[in-house]
Amino acid sequence: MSKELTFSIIKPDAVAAGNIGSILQMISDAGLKIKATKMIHMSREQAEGFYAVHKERPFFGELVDFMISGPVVVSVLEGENAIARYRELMGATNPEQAEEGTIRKKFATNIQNNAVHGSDAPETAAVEVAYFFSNIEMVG
Ligand code: YYY
Ligand code: MG
Repeated sequence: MSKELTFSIIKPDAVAAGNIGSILQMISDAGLKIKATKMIHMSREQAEGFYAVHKERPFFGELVDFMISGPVVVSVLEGENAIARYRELMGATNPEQAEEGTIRKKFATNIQNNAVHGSDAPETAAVEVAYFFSNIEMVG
């Protein structure tokens, strides 16, 4: 069976609220392996590049401001069907619609301050992993 990689961000709201450990524990308990992880504070240019697919959306400016408002924890996760499994664990983008037991239900404040990011497809996962990590930073 083939393993898949996905890319995760614990966003500034969740880092500031002291939820890094709880979220990494939920990821681990869900059976996703943490291949690499680090804390960074993105520059405006880095955040704009990361969210370039959303640059025409009305919320883009506020989203970038939020993502550079404090440090984040970026990680590479590995597992069978990791992209879909992590999306399920995260819950809906708007925490009002997120299922019980999901990261966003537990830790998100609103549709912008929603605790975590996860890749949505193999192509975006590959681009996002490479945006923040080099091969030598990947363990196991
Ligand atoms: O993949 P996911 O994070 O669940 O949602 P996207 O539709 O890709 O949007 C990316 C990001 O943009 C979302 O996590 C918060 C923010 N956002 C927002 O601030 N306001 C919206 N109406 C929609 C999304
Ligand atoms: Mg998305």
